[in-house]
Amino acid sequence: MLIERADVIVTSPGRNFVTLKITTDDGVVGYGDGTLNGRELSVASYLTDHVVPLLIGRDAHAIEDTWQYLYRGAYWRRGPVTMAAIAAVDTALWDIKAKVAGLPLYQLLGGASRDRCLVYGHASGKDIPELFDSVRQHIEEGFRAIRIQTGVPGLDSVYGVASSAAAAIGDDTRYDYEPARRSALPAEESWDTRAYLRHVPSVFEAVRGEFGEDIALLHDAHHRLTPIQAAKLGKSLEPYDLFWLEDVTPAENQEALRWVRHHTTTPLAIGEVFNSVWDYQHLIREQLIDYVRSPITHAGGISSVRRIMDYAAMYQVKSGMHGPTDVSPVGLAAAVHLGLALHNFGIQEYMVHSEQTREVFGPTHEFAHGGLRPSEKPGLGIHFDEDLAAKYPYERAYLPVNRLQDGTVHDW
Ligand code: KDG
Ligand code: MG
Repeated sequence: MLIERADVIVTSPGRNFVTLKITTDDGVVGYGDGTLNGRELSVASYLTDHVVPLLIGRDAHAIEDTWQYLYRGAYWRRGPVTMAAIAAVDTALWDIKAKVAGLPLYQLLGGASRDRCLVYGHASGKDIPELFDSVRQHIEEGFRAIRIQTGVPGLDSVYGVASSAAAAIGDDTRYDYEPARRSALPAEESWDTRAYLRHVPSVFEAVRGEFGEDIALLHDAHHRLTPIQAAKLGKSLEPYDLFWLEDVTPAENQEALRWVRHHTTTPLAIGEVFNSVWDYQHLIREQLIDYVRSPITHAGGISSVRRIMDYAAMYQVKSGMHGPTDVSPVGLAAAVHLGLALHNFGIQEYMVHSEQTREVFGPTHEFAHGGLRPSEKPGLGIHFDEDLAAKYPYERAYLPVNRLQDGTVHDW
């Protein structure tokens, strides 16, 4: 079975997505997600200009060989653009293989290790009352694990807080935080680490006081702290029993996590910006983290994230794959199939895609009892509507830039 064609589809049903569609000579079609938020066209070009010509005529079943051919063959290894492009190819080929086998993809990855994948949703509010409304809404929808982000007194706009949460709650639709904005230039947010560190423990105290001990709570510090600040935050949150504290320090410096780890028992998650097993080399071997955040979409696909998770399994480190709305329904479907099969699955991030997005991608996985389960359809279970996708052309959008109050650019 040979690859006959490969098409790169950029569509923007509410936000931008890059999808690779691979078609075999006997007409089987597979989809892969290569969306890189705010830099989408670079992946589209990498695929169209450099990868698609290499795919034509290759054996569609030779997934591992194609992965190695694209990774080693490029010479220039790793990096988010390369690894998102390889992810799109790898995921589409797994979709094809499972469709040919007539099986849902998780069956080819070893079969189900559990009934469904526990997920966490995003609750946020500019203040405590707004946050409580958002948490309550998530609990009513069936979430059993919830990420908590709030505004910080004195700061105008802060990572993770849905700007229209109050309005959305009013009309019963949930609004998830969406950081990328369609505009000619990135929006700017402001930051003050001391104000943040003073405020966050009181937020978790309030949430535990209102909602009790049962619900799993998570928090994302979004790469903003120094090791010693991160250690302080972890320690101050220990009484509130977090499921995890995410991305406390900028991810490039693996050694920073040693400092944090030695000071706190709050579980740590990191890696949504990592794209290969090498980025985890010390973090996993030295057991400096508890959860791996890399999504299939940004880290070389199913084959490569499975490699990371097999390495992680030796050290009791679990998966916690990135799953905001900038991972398309194709990427989310891939995560749910792999998550169902992995023994060391931990949790899956789940920001619900907009109606428009779901109409274009036609995902078939189901949310119930606080978790996601893939459908029994062969492959990933995606019914992509190309005609509808064509009605939503790409629109330039950027992630925000962050500045300290004196104007210094800070990690966003
Ligand atoms: O595109 C960037 C977002 O996906 C990221 O900011 C979301 O940190 C994030 C998360 O944990 O979902
Ligand atoms: Mg994050």
